[in-house]
This record gives sequence, C-alpha cells and structure tokens, in this order.
Amino acid sequence: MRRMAAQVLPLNIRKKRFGQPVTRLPFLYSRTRCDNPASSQYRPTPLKRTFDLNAKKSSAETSPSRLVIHDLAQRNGHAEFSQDVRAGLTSNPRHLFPKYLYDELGSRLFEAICEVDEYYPTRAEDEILKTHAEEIAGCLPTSDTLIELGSGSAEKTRRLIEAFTRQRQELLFIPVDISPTALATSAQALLGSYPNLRIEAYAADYYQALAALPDFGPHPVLVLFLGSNIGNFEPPEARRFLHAIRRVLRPHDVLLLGADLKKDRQTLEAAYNDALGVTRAFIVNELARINRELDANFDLWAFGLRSSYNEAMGRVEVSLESLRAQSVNIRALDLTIDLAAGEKIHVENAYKYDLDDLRTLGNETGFALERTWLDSAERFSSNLFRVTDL
Ligand code: AVJ
Repeated sequence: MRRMAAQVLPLNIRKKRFGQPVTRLPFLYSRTRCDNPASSQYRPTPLKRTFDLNAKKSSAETSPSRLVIHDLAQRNGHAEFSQDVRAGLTSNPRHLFPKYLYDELGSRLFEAICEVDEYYPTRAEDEILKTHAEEIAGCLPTSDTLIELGSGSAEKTRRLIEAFTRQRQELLFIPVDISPTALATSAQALLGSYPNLRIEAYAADYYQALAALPDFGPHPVLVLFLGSNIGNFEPPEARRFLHAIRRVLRPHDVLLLGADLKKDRQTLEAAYNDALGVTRAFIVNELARINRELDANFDLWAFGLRSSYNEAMGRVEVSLESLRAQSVNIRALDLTIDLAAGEKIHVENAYKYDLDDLRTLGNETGFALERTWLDSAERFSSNLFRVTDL
C-alpha cells in the first residue's frame, strides 16, 4: 500500500461524561486516508457522538496545536470485526477476540474494573510507578519522547509524565489505543494538566501504529507497554509483538513492560470475577456490541462469566457460558448459531509471568532485562528492557 496521507481536520469536541457539563476544546484531528478508493467511502461512525466533523473552522486549525489524533482504527474496522466475529462464533470451541472489548463503553467499563477491590493489577502497577518514576525517568536522562501502546485512560502514565516533565523542558507523548474516544478523553485531560506536553495520538491496533509512528528524533525514546496488556497475547504472539517493537527501536531506546505475576489461584480468579459483576459487564459488552453493530439478538442475561486459572498454562481463561440452550441470530452476517446449555465462548486469556519468563521473552526478541521493580505485595512487575542486537 502506498504511503498514507494525513488529512488534518478542524474539530470541536463536545464530551458529555456521566452527566457532567459539556466542555469544548478545539484540537486537530487527523483522519488518515489511504489511497485506496474504497476507503474514501468510509464514515467514522463510532465517533459521531463525540466528534463533530462538520464543525466550522476553529482557531485550532491556524494556531499550532498540542494535540494531533491519527485515526487509523476506522479503516476496514467494520469488515474486520464482521470477519472475526463470524470466524470466532463458528469455530469449535467458539471464541471472540479481546481487542473488540474496547469500544467507547468497554473502555469505560475497563476503567471501572480498575476500581474494584478484587482487580489489583492497576493499583499495584500504579504503586510501582509512583514510587519509582524518578528512577525510571533517570534511566533515560536525555529522552523527550514517551510512546505508550494501549494507553487507555493513561492515568498511571501520569506518574511517568510528571517525572519526565520535572526533569526536562518539553515532552512528546505518543499514545496508541484501539479506542479513539478513550484517546481523545485522556489526551484532553493530560494537556490540561501539563502545559509543556505535546501529544501525537494514534487510534489504531498495535501493529498498525508501530508501522505508522513518526521519526523519533535524536534522543532516546521510552516505549511503555503497561497494565499487563502483554497477558492477552498467546506466547508466540507475545514474542512476535515484542520483536515488532524491537524493530522500530534504536540501540539507545528503552522498553518498560508491565507484567502481572503468577500467584495463587484464589487471588487471580477473584480479580477476573469480581463480586460486583463489573468484569461480567465488560465481557458481555462484546455481545452487546455484536447486537448493535451486526444486528444480532444475544440475550445478555443468558450468559454467565467464567474465569478460571489454568496453572499449567499460566493463564486466567475468561469465557462466557450460555446459561441455557439458545439460538442467536446475527443478521448482518446472515448467521444463526445454536448454543447448548453450558457451552462456552472463550473471550480472553490473561497470561501471568514470572521473572524468568520475562527475561527469556526479552532474550528471544532482542531485549535484555535490565531492572525489575515490584509493588510492596509483590503481585506485579515493571520491567526495564534495553535493546540488544537482534
Ligand atoms: C487490559 C488485558 C490487562 O487481562 O487483566 C481485566 C483485561 N479482562 N479483566 C487483564 C481484563 C478482565 C486486562 N488487560
């Protein structure tokens, strides 16, 4: 495919969050087009409620902006979703993909998960970053660029942004997330907090974003892959992904990888099956998304959440279980599926690591594990990897 041309559009954002007053902030929104004529028909429908693409010219168009959002997630997004849902629901055993959990509501539900008592990883990682941010920033004294893959709300990242901006004049933050609305919301909040921050955001899946990143400039960059997002990858896929990160890095660049640690079954299963049911809502939301976007009729009450730790595989397996025999129509796919009572749809794995696993993963992908920090309860790890020869 030919190089993509970025089109920068003026835009006003009107966000209504949880009934709060409407705020408006002009910024640059770059809808990246490719030269494929089919793509010009593409309308960024999921953004309609948040972005007004027909907004009158705003001052953001003429004044230099501190925020650019490249929206690559829209391209072919619908076709890919349809194909993945068809393939997953017709295979045996049935499955769905975790990346589709993160629509606008799904991203918010994940943030809610981070607040429940049982889900400890976010708090544990935040404790590490809070305690060691200065030290981490000190590992790259001349770096002025932070790249975050799967940034979400970027709340924990504030610890590092603060340490970096304390130690230097200006910082470029390059967040990548599958959810354009999560990006827009977090970017606005960050720009409001840090006057010497610039943001160049990518709404994209990880590989798309790695291929589209701008030139890094002369100074080292720090790539963040936090929250144990690595846990969603099957081990070969985790290696492929770290290798893909490694290939965009230069010898002086650094990777900080957050990984949840192997631990007792009870703690792990509770973390993925909270008593309030927030995790269930988060997972069932993928069925709601299929109902909405593919004109399906999943009965959301007819599914239970099953999260169990497979110790031999070192992963928490998260599935939905059909609570009765039922058939579901997915009209946009012209597909009917018959689910038996007790039949499961696998939605995600959350792999857990130990320090040997992490060292090995680095060695196999062109990284050397230089330092690991743990939270005080030793549940979670933040790992600093230096680039080595491939
Ligand atoms: C966002 C992939 C890190 O696996 O812990 C949380 C997703 N799923 N509860 C995780 C998730 C159910 C989360 N990651």
